[in-house]
Amino acid sequence: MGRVSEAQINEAIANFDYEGKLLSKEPFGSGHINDTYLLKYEISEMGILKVILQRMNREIFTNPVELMENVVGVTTFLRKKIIENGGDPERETLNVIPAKDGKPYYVDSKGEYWRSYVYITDASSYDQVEKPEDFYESAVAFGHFQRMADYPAETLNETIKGFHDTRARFQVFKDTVAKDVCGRAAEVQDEINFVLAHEDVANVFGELQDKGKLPLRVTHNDTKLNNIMIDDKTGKGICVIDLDTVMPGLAMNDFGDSIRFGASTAAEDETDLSKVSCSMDLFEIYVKGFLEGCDGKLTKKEVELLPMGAKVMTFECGMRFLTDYLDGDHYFKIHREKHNLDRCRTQFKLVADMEKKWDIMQEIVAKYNR
Ligand code: ADP
Ligand code: GN1
Ligand code: MG
Repeated sequence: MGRVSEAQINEAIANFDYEGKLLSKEPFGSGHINDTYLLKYEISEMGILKVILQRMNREIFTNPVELMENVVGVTTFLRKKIIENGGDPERETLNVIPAKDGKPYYVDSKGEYWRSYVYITDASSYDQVEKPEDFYESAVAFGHFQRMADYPAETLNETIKGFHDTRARFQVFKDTVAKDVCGRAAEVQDEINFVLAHEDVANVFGELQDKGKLPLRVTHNDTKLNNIMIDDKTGKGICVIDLDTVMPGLAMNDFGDSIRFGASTAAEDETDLSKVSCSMDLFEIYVKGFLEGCDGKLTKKEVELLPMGAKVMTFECGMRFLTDYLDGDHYFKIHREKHNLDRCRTQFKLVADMEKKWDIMQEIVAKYNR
């Protein structure tokens, strides 16, 4: 795909029906997948209007048309519910701005796909927890995302096959180590051994699913803290964003991915591992908020497995970072050398820390599993 050129972004901008005079366009946010821009327009009486413009990652999302069908389907569904509940549909869900031809995306002359969203005003997304209350509110909102329970799951396209099939990802990892295309395996033997020693963690949910013990739900599948907008005034989790991976999945994984990112005491790419641990205070806050948001919709078994969700998602993510490092950094955007290796190390440090705190995590969840 290469970098976005000036000509390419200008072509995309020209093909959406924005009003007013373009004041600025700048790269925005810290997502690892898409190329996100914030555009500011001056509109005569109304002042400044902001919009989000994204070049979708077509190497990862190989069927952008189907992906946008999901996004339009989900956001239309949420919009209706928000209106029924007296909420603000401009701020509580993503809103797709169609291209000039009426499609929910624009295909540029290089064959790349662009989409645009209404900018969610007076709200912020965070890369780390600044206030525990924000984390609690994000938990309520991600839990509340279970209102998607009555979304017709059969209409959802699978945007990335086997996205959280940790068992399959373990096999991909082993193949990647065997190929070692960049000759990087020798220097990361400790990390490779860590993965190999955790095959049981890779298999646990797959095995339970084989036995029919876990319900498939409509889940978000990428519930990190920077995929939720927190209202600057009220501190509430106002809008769940990044809907690219909304697919049938496991509730424990939605819970777990939030823990791996938000309950960590350090950034995802912290290089000083002594700073990295899983905060039990933040873990408890999130358990409480998530279960409140889910409003009794999870089975006792699902709740019991929440700590496992945290461990599985953290392990899986670390394994994915390491796979990408070994493969030459094609998947996640990197901003420095060995960035994916640094990210992998924080995840494995977290897994090891969760193993130490396993009994505490179980006790916390048991307190709320009524
Ligand atoms: P990626 O898949 O690369 O993570 P996201 O869709 O999550 O892409 O967008 C990246 C970042 O851009 C988000 O973390 C958020 O900070 C910001 N963002 C995305 N959409 C909006 C929006 N509609 N309003 C405000 N900020 C947004
Ligand atoms: C990616 O798109 P973003 O940055 O919100 C990734 C997640 C990982 C996360 C790790 C589609 O999320 O699965 O957990 O990075 N998204 C995709 O930070 O692969
Ligand atoms: Mg994101």
